[in-house]
Amino acid sequence: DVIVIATGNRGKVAEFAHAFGELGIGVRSLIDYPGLEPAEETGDTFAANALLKAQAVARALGVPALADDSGLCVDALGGAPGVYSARYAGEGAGDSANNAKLLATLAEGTQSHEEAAAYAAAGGYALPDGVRALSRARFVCALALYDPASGKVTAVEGAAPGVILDRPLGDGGFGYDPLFWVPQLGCTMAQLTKPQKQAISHRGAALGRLLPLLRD
Ligand code: ITT
Repeated sequence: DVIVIATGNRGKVAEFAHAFGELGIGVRSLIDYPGLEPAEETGDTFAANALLKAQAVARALGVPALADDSGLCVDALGGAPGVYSARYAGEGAGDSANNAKLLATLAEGTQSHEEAAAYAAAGGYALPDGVRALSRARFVCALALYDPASGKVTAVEGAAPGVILDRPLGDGGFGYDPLFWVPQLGCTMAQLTKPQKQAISHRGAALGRLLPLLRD
């Protein structure tokens, strides 16, 4: 069995390959279909963009496709970058430019860091020496599966709460993971293995809701 995932993001592909691999299902992504144009993400919610991406690829290939629209919502920034997470520092700027922009933007802010520090410590783990918590935040992941034969949409969402640190820690994962402290584990998302991240992440939570719906 193979599932088509309407993403060109290698970090997401690796996580889906791990999750579906456990079920004996292979994944194909836009990386395997270089001729396919990714859909324009014109929606203003994660769910709307996930559906746009799933429909575009499912219609082009004539098979069901699963899409993931996800991002980081930072409390001190009123929920930004949100649906703009991938292009926060500009179209095609990349993960390290996005992370640098997030740190620069939070450093300019006047928000209290105390609530973030308290939340960071709530799991009982101290932050590493000299590292500061800048804001509470959450990762959100919307998944949409579209079947072009029936027009059926299956949509779910998952979220993971955490804290943005003032410097990156760890080199696993992708995107904003090195800046995202997970209080209940006492490390950043980038310091987790794939199974550990899947167990607590927004994507893992969304997948946990999607899979039972697919068995029907
Ligand atoms: P596709 O649309 O092709 O799937 P994309 O990278 O453009 O790839 P999104 O529009 O959903 O995907 O943007 C998601 C961004 O949010 C992503 O580029 C990361 O910067 C961030 N993000 C999402 N999930 C993340 C995770 O698990 N860890 C770290 N950052 C994440």
